[in-house]
Amino acid sequence: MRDRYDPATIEPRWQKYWEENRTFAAVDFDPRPKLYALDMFPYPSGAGLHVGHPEGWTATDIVCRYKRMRGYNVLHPMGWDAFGLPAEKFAVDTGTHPAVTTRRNVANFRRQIKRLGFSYDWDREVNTTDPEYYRWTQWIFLQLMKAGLAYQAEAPVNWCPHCRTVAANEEVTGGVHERCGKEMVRASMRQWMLRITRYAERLLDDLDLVDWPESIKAMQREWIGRSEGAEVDFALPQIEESIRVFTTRPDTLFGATYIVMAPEHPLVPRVTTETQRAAVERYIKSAARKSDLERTDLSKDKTGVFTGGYAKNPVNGESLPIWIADYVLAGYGTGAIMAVPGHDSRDFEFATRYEIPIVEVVSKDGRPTEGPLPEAFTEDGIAINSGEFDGMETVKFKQRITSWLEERGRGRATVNYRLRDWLFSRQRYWGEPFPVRLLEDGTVQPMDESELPLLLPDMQRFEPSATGESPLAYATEWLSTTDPDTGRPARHETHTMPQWAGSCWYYLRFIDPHNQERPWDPDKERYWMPVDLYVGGAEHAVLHLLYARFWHKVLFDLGHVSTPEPFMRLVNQGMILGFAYRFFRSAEGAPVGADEVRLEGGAPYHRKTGKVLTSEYVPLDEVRWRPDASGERCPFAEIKPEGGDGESRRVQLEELTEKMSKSRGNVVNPDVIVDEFGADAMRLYEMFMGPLEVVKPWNTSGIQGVRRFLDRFWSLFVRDYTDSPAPMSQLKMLHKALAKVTRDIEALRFNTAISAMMTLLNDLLKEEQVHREVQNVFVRMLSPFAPHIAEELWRELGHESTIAYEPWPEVRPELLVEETVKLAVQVNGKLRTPLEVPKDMGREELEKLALNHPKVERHVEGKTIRKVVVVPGRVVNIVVG
Ligand code: ANZ
Repeated sequence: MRDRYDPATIEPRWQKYWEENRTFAAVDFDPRPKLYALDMFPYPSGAGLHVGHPEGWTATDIVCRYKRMRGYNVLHPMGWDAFGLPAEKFAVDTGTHPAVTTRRNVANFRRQIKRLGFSYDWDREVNTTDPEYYRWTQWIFLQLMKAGLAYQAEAPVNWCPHCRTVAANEEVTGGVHERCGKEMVRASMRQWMLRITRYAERLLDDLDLVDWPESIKAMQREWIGRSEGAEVDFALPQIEESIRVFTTRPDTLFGATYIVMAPEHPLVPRVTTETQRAAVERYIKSAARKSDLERTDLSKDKTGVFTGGYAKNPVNGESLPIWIADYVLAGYGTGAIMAVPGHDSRDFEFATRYEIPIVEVVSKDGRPTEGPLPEAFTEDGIAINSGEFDGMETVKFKQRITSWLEERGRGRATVNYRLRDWLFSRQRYWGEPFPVRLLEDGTVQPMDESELPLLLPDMQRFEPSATGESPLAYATEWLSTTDPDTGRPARHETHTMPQWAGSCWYYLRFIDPHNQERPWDPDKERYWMPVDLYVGGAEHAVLHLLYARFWHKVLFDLGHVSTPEPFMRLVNQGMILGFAYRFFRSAEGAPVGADEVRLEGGAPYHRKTGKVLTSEYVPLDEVRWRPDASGERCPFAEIKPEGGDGESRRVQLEELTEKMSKSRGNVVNPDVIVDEFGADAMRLYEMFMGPLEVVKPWNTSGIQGVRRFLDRFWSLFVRDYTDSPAPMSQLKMLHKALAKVTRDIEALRFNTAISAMMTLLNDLLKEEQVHREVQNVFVRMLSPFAPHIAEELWRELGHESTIAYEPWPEVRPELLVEETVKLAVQVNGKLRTPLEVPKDMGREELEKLALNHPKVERHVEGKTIRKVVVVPGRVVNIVVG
């Protein structure tokens, strides 16, 4: 055996062994208990793996390896979420077909992942861009169509002029496209939509069935946005129609002083009077340029225009002016509101600006405020100025007025959801084609399942047209098809599905990835589902995780899956941040050091000149270190003035911990880490950095520490050993650590498990002799975390086959008992029972234990305890009277 631990030779050898022996193949229908542990599969980007990727993967891998040793049949798969924009952008820029780029990137990702020794069942690898995969994505789409859950609509969409595509609401924050960071506009286009709203209630209710972080559940609840209220109909006498509003505060009906419709509301042209028409049309145009978020932003100034029309308040017959304003959204509720400026802040602001009356109809104590209301009173309270309802308390009044309206056919109780139908078209090439034919008469015909997959055409150009037509519009041959029933000409759809489609169901394909007949075998599905543990980033809280739950529920209703929820337990890993280093530049381009800068409100100013500066990041490998005035390590770099020529200047850098990104120059490549320290060290370090869920900075010097631990672990096995039974003291150390590691793995507390093993190793290395018995247990304990070194040492210990299925060592409870002492428990000085307790048990605990002892209880029952005297290590005397 080698004296020195050398991961570079042992790691590839074991990886080859696992692959050749298909060590981690999951066995369908095996009688052992099953564990399905799922990782979020990556988008195979050109940049390759990043140290953030393997964090969650290492965590699940530890659990899987541990569970195999516990006798579980484990399904632990990996694949590629490979449709999407970056490959297409790359194709536009370089002419390389996205399929080529994808193949290359997948190969690189696979190589990098295999180097980390994860126990994936590689026979089950899937790729969402593989026709044998997307065939079934299309099949699911057909099921959605058949169930009436997919439809086409002229929809107001978020249009990104920069990417020339539409985006789902979920992909837009603050009016900006998440992908490119550019401003989006509203437009109206024919789009595919999925009726996720029909599942709103169940998506909400069934959150109770799953073991997920509360924060993620809360985000989904908020996204679904259930809101209870009433619809109220206001008559429009001029046009003999009525307008319906949605309100959560029907109790404020007497305080409504105007009506607001969304600019897109279909009744707008009809209520608008001739004198107001020009102004209304101008306003509608300007509103179209804003996103929903901008429109409802509380801090933005409210704007609107009077239509000239009036509506009648059903409770008192008052005539209310009808306005249009863009703070009312077309897609929520009924697209119209009754405005109650006294009790709604947005209405208050609007009414103040346009000098519309404000009426107070609720107050805290049932008395009106003296003078004008200073702001909207939005809380519950007592009704005033509300006719016969005065004095009623808000909650009661809501019910009462709702029944009052119901009786008169003027309103009804309703529930509204903020969730919108899912915009499911993209004007993109690199996505799944829709399996449909568009006939000339406008009907949409689903293709027959036997015709799938509908392959993407091979193309040379990938730019969308400026009008938003998908690149597929250029595939003229592919586009034209015929209706197989009538022989009449038809076209295929130029839109493709969004990237979310493939990731909505990949966990189901892993169950039966090579099935040519159907997406998965129902018996296998019943065997493996649900996913027991799903680990991934919290950024998927509402997008992927909501969409996948929706599809799963549809498949459940159609009888294709057996569980109502796909992912029973969800854990989010915290992001790994990278150190980033920056300096500053003056407007003239001269480099300025961090020590010469003062930050004010986040903006950097030159200390001396007071001028605003810009900041720039320095790539990690250009950062140098020197001691500063107080002897601390301080980063600096040699920076040239902008433009490149001229003397470079040595400037001090500011150290930041930020999300890793190319532009910050702080991405750590796992290959470099594995080359230098080995995969086991990398795995251990990722888990040792801190609790799994916490955001934490990557620190390459920290990895040296875990590498030293592995070197010393190796040395424990290189030493002479003995087969004689280990002394009690060593066994106790061992089993104490084993109990902790076992508990910690079950609770996903890997960092504390590792530190327990570090402590154990330190203690064992101090012992005179190493016992084989101890080595045998310790190496198994470490194996889920650092599998390569464990396999190698296991073989050295004389075992023939892999350690992967060796039973997890059983904790011997008798070895966990701490040293104990015997105490006498007395009542009024009389011995009632002896008591054996841990030596270091505290006073309070001792008292409690003595008082609750059955032999003591009966002597103190019904009596007053005057005091308890504790003499540690000797006696507990209870004095009663
Ligand atoms: C009158 C009222 C009085 C309201 C009051 C609130 C307070 P959530 O909780 O979000 O469901 N609203 C209804 N439809 C809207 C739309 N399409 N765009 C913008 N706002 C809309 O809030 C529902 C409340 O938001 C509704 O109740 C309505 O204003 C407004 F003292 O009606 B309320």
